[in-house]
Amino acid sequence: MNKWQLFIAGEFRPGGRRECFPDYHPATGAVTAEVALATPDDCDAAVTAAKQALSAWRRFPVAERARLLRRVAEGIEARSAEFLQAEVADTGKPCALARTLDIPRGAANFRIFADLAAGLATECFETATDDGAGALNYGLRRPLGVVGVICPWNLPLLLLTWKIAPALVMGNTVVVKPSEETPATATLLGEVMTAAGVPPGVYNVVHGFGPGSVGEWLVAHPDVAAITFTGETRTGQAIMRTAAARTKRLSFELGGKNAAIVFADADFDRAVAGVARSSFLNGGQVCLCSERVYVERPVFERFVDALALAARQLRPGPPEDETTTLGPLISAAHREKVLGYYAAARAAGAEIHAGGGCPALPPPYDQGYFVEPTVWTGLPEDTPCIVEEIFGPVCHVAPFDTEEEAVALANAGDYGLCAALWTRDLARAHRVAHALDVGVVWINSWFLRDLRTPFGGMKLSGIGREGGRHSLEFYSEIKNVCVKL
Ligand code: NAD
Ligand code: 6OD
Repeated sequence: MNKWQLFIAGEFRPGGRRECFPDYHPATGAVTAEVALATPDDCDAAVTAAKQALSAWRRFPVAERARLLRRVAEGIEARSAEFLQAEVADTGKPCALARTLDIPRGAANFRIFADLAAGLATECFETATDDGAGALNYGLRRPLGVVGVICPWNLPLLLLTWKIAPALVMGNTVVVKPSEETPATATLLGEVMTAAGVPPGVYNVVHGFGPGSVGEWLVAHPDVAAITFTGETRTGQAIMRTAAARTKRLSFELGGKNAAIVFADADFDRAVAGVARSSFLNGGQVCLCSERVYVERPVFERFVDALALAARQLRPGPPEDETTTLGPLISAAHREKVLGYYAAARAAGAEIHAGGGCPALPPPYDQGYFVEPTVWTGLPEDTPCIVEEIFGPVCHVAPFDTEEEAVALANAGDYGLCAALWTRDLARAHRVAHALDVGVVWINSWFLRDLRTPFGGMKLSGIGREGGRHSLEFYSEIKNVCVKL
């Protein structure tokens, strides 16, 4: 059985009390690894290691940090089979998905921020003065210090590297707390960092839980300058309360209850395939997934039938089987939560066009945390199933009659992460994109990423933007220097 240890100051450590917690394979429910549980002293040691490494790392020329990040990208690629196996054992997601999305993005995140950091410019202003000589103002970017990185379980390597690559290239050092559900790839990355030549203490990993545990200790630690967090909105609110004591800088990528809007003029087959992907990819466990689908009335019934067919065609099963297209949910607890919504929808009178329960699978997959991809219609817009983030392979489809109504429906609610529009009328697409209260709009696509673009949410979906220069700016402090000429 694997053992995932802490990674502190370039060394793997068992944790001060040598306590462990189990790591489950969501596709079978089997325990595949034990994970070292960090103590407060371990967290302190990780932050101290990061603080000690900071003074040298921040003085590395940016080109040298970028060179090391490129080597990390190469290291992930060279060991992609191990990363794939570790990510799949932690999440149960189909190998075909992890091979094409999670692992390559892990490497790509290091490359893009290595490239972008070299070209980051600061402002410069010439300023008039009474004596006529003038002054020059210019900006200097400096690292923040030790950054605490707190990650979720749905895209573990992708979301971890999305944060640490820009943090490291800007000269910060990091202490990472991966999700307790998915400790593996963050730990493996420690080996890659060492092999790439990243100095000890620049990248540290502590394992454990959130409230009253490693996550909270990290946020509260006086030597952690900033917290970058991806996860549930409620967790973000708890982190904000803890971080307020020292007014720490925060980057928050939080939950969503995203809408897809399908106009009658859309390319029907592309829209069906696109919405099936945006609702069910990764078992619906992507923050960007569409859980609310609004379809213009003339094509509503045909669309619901086609989407339900697409849902029924998804194949749950062994992750290693290349024909598997639907993985399990992350945990037994999360499956209970999702099934609670399935029951609530039925009780509220939803018409169930596909799914609604759990698939029958042979052993050992009958012990996994699978649920059926599910399509509902007929629920009032204020029911919890339509208002709250479910984070499973499920969507509700409702008809609309006008563009204004579609925008109003999509904008209702507390979240504002993203939306997907399906139409051939580009003037309308631009109009609707402008009117939506979300951080990201996809037109005739979904989760099509250019890593230079701003990424993040409005309303309860987050604070700030990551991606491209937005990440580089978050992970640095700008200082204005005014020179009297
Ligand atoms: P979560 O909020 O339960 O946990 C995320 C991390 O926070 C874990 O490492 C957890 O241990 C830690 N944590 C929990 N309580 C904490 C506390 N009080 N202090 C410090 N750390 C704490 O989220 P999850 O269940 O792992 O992930 C699913 C959620 O993440 C969904 O809501 C999803 O929408 C969201 N998400 C958002 C984005 C985005 O980019 N907006 C991306 C992925 C996931
Ligand atoms: O693609 C990304 O950069 C990103 N942050 C995706 C987030 C997905 C949420 O689950």
